[in-house]
Amino acid sequence: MRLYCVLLVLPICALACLSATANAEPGRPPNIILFLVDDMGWTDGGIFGSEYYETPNIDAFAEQAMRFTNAYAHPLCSPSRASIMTGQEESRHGILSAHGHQEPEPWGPQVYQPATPKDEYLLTKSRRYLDPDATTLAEAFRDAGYRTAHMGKWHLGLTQEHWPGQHGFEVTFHSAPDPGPPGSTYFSPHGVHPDGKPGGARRVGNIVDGPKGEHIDDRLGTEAIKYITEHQDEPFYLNLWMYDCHGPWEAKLDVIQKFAEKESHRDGHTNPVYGAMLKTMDDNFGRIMTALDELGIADDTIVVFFSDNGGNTHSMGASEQKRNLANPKHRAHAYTKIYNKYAGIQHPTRNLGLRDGKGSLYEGGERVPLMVRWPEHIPAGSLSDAIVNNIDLYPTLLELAGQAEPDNHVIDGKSFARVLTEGIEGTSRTSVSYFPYHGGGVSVRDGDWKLIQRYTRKPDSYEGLVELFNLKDDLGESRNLAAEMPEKVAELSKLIDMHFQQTGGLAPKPNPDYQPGTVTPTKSRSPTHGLVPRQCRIESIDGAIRVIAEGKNPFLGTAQVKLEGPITLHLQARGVNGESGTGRVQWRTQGQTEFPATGQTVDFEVSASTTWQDITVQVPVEGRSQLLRLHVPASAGLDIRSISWKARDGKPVEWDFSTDQ
Ligand SMILES: [Ca+2]
Repeated sequence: MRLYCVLLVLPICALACLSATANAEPGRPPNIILFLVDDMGWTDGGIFGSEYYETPNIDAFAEQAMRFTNAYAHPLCSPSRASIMTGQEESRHGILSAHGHQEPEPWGPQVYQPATPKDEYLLTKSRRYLDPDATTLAEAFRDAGYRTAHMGKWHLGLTQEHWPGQHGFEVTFHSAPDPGPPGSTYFSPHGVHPDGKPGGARRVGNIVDGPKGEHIDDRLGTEAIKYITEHQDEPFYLNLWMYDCHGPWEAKLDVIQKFAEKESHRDGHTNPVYGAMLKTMDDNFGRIMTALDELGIADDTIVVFFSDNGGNTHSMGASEQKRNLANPKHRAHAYTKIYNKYAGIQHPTRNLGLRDGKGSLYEGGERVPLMVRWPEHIPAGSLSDAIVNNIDLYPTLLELAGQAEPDNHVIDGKSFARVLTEGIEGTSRTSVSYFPYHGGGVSVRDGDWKLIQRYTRKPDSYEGLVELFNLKDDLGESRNLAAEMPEKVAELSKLIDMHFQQTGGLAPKPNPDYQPGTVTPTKSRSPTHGLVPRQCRIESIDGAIRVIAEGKNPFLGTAQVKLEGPITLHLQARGVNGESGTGRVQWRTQGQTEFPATGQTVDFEVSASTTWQDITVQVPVEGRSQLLRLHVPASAGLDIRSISWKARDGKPVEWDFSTDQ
């Protein structure tokens, strides 16, 4: 396996001054603050590359910390949080989806969830709460003599016996159910009741209302500062797990208005509501850092800044907003009105350079910001491209703090303490995410390579069941190399098999009752580079592909063209045997869950001729394209030499078959 070097901003000689071992001051182990942001994407912040969002406190922190560019989390909240708390892979702890707010089910061996004959594979059922017998990171620190506290979102169990107080946290400030902020609003009153019925209409927990309109993350900041001040003389472990930037999509109005006046960077971030959400989170991060400075304990405190999954690139699309706005009684009506006024129809954020976001096994769903600060121990302002995973925090923090790993608790993570303190090499770990539902599967990152193994076919979203990407050349995961590199696929597939063996996880398996239905399997060896033929088949001819109709409505679908409209299509094509015909382009934009019954199509003509024709089609896409269909004449079929989709700015997305053999 390949070793990753740590790129240091500091000269190497400066490292000699840094302590390589933990616990530099005898008798005073370092405090730990694990500051976890909800749903913060890879480029959501100034230091992470945004020209629109404002995160001055996070940016300043980066100058004092080591920042990681290859840090991974699970694509969803509960699995990611369980992995952080246990140091275990999802396939071991068994929480595979965001189920931490659902009614608990009895604990037992992992099982498959019910399937129908339409399901090609049997999928592992997700657990709904943290293993009661697991030794959490908080328990490990508590047993080592630390004071422990959890504040904010938990999402690892609905009922009281699964709350953080039962998992090693002496002080807690949280509520349930908790996929989002208490009472589904960021602003007080939250209406949380200490003795409510979990799963009932009311929220339960120990978050109390503040003054009307108080923002919950401001309150978390205040509670955390109070806790830190009270415990400044003893080592403490604090989970400060913010509610931003998860839905509901509401934020302080004056901050939204300030962002609305800003110039948006074209092709970059443009959402004033999301900008305001990030800003409030950043403000409170800054308050905590200031408190550490004022108390004089910043040097004795390891601060981890992390996100639980990638940025949300799917919520608040046109249909969701329409639904929320149509009914004034809808709980999302008020904030959607503000969202629509200031942000229009757009998704919360964009993970620039990465494909997709939260909930997806593409990089946008699982590659996240991570920084770690410990003055005098971790080189300030340093950058590492080591591959690290959320399960690594558990052994890393224990090692940094000079604490032993607990007995009778299996840890899958690998400590990257030496990456932090010695800076001489990265880890060569293989990073795996397991999320089998909704067209997910298993992703494995190894060196420059990434394999995604799916268990459900979704031809409009991805090609086949196996995708292979070289992230060094193709960070945006646009070119599936699986058909071209079967040996590499086999090599990485073996790592997936090993992963399930080592973790004892229940791997998906073929469904014996599966009856192949209407979904056409992608011909993986066809030279289409991700074009998905429906009601047609593709053959290779000399310097082109031939699309032969097999139904009334033949088309090539693609999810690879994600461009801001309007889009221009350039097609070099001719009718099969020189016949004329009418083709059509149809599109779906981000936020649309299906192709509209009417509209969003534009026709083009293919003349009667055996020579190649250059056809240009103006495609008036409003917003950002998500899925495109290139319908070919049903009677004649179409020979295609090249296809090029181009937005007003930027590089076109192209297929050139003239060079294929
Ligand atoms: Ca999350």
